[in-house]
Amino acid sequence: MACQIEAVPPRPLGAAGRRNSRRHLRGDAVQRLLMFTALFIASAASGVLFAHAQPPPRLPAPTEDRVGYPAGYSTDYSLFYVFDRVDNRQVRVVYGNQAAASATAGQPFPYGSILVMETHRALLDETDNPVLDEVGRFVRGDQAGLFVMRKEPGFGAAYEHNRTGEWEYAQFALDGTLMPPQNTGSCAACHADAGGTRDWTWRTGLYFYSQSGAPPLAPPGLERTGRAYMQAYLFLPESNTVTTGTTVVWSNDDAAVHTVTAAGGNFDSGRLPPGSTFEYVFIEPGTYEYFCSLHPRTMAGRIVVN
Ligand code: HEC
Ligand SMILES: [Cu+2]
Repeated sequence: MACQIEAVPPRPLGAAGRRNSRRHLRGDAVQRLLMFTALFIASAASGVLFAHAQPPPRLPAPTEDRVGYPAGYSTDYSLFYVFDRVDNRQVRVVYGNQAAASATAGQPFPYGSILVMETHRALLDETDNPVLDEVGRFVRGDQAGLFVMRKEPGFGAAYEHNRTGEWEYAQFALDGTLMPPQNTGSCAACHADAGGTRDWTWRTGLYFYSQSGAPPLAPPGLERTGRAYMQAYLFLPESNTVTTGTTVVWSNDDAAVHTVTAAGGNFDSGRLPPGSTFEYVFIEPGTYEYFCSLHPRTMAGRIVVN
């Protein structure tokens, strides 16, 4: 099996066996990590850090919270979207205040916008799969967290190279206790990948285009075409059957970063931002299992080459 997978012959002239149209991203995770390490080493060398018992370096973040608890959000704000998240089996319920709800699709959010996200555990059945209601949606179990982002003039500078426009972030425990704002550097670092064209939000398009956040079904008829889509933490369709020499194309139609990684090790897209594609030409017959290295629990697929 492994031999078969490894024995992919070089491609004929002019056709790359592996083409990757991923765009360059500001604040790529690897780059951040490297920068981090460099900073760490630099400060260690300058004697700022001592030999041991030092906490790991933090991502740049505000030291004071300017977001605030969004009192009354569940009654006074508009419901933005409800997203059933298959990979970590959560229901994410997002609300927006009046300013946020007045935003126009494709335009940045106005100052004063506040977005609030509740994360709930999905109810699970005996086999550990999410229970579905009569319209196929996850059923909300206990609430786990409360995440808030707020946009005001001049906000966000403290996140430095991970700055996401003029948003600042806050996380609250269920009793309303504020988590240390110094820890919100990771919020900005991840939302930076969503990019400025969506004003550094991920799934607010569900609100602007009145779309459902239900787990999607595979578009029919793709199982033999060599096309696969990444949507809502799934590969759709999960299985494709193609003939030798087919170029299989995966498109990231999701609002999150994914990878297309062969279990056998012979292809790996690296981080694919939303809107990008990855292609691979299959020469040798066989069954090729692949997964997303970021969300392996639900993102796994298969290419059968005849
Ligand atoms: C690893 C990446 C990541 C990190 C870290 C992260 N988020 Fe998000 N956030 C997302 C994604 C992706 C969504 C869309 C829902 C989904 O797919 O789960 C989202 C959604 C949101 C939303 C709803 C608006 C939107 O963008 O669709 C808010 C508000 C939010 N996050 C706040 C926060 C806060 C506050 C923190 C830090 C405490 C944080 N996030 C950390 C990835 C991240
Ligand atoms: Cu993924």
